[in-house]
Amino acid sequence: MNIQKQQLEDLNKHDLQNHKSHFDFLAQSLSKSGTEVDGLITKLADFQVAIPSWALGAGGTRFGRFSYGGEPASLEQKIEDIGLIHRLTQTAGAVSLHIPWDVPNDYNSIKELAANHKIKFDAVNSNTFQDQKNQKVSYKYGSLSNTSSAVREQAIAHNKEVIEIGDKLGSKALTVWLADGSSFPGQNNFQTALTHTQNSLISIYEDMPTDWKLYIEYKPYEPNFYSTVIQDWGTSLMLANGCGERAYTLVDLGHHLPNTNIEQIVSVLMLKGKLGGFHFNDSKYGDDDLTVGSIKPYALFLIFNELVYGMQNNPQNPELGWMIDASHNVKDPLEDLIQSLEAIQEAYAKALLIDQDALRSAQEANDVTLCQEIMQGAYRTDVRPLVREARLRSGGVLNPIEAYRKLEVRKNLINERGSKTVATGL
Ligand code: RM4
Ligand code: MN
Ligand code: MN
Repeated sequence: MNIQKQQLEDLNKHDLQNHKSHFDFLAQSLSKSGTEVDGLITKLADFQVAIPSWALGAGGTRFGRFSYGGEPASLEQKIEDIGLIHRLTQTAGAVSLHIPWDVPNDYNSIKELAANHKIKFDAVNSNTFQDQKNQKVSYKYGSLSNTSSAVREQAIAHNKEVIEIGDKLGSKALTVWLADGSSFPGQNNFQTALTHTQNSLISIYEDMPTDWKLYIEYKPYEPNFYSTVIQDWGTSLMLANGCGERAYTLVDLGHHLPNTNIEQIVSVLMLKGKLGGFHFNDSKYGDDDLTVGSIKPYALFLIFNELVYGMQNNPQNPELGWMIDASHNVKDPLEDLIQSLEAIQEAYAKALLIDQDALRSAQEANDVTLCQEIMQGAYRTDVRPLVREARLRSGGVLNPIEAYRKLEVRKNLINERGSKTVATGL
């Protein structure tokens, strides 16, 4: 489906006056209190988040999957879908490929297609949590940590192949998420499993081109339920340090036990220059992969406060690889992604409103009440006019969900692709 510039302009025309009056009012009051509004809007417009190639079809649970009409059946169609979201939001300018779910057939034409949609290739993800057809040995009892060297070597070779694929596309990072662990006490020797994992990661790291980064993702449980080899940020950081300078920890918001203080983890990692990748989603209980900001928007804001602080004060930390890692089985996947992007932009805008100098002085003076006032003053500001203005200035639409529906995107995709296509992914 192609969306013409004129269509977007017509959609915006309808809301423009209303938007302008909200925006002018907010911009004026923010300027009065010292916020540099144009600079803030440029930051919002520059913030781009990668969409994983597996999130464009309906997500499943272990109990079932209810597919959605018009799902993309090929990598080309997935990139077209990201192109549609990017056209409306101007915030989704990258794709993160999962291999082997989405191996390109023709590299040049995929690159050309992505460039036409202004989509870059972000981190590539390896998959050693599922067995693939014709695979020699099984990952049933782990991959990089497996007791068998044949399995470890196969998993290492897969990661190296993923690097090669990513290299051909212009990616600059590899994300490793391992399902390795144990489901029953005594099943694993913790020390052996960790040592194997470290050695396997070193072998992968050493194979990366010198301008690549390695992102090591942690997760406390699932699919294993007793132990996970890379269970937390400390283990990930230790492994990253064991690999070298260009290895980093990746924080996935859903990969924490309930009530973990994720903002503090973010802060410590950035201080150490070791936060590399970031996966957005939301959750109530575990790795629920729900729409960003749908359950705990205040926590997301607090996390963004630390990210903003780190981006401004920690030059030792690299630029982050941002990705949405969310997918579920009840909403239109594209509408869901648009909502996630909106929540990310809102939390970022609110964090940018925090008066850092005032907060620092209140902290120095141990004025706890004032600290809270500053934080919540920013959080309670309705920043949607700023987010809309950023989209407008970059050529997107004021109201992406409304536009998506008015343009009948899903209906068009079903007409083009049929209602029975199924996207690769979980
Ligand atoms: C994992 C992890 C990875 C994602 C897979 C599909 O829980 O979050 O990042 O690629 O799920
Ligand atoms: Mn993840
Ligand atoms: Mn996950």
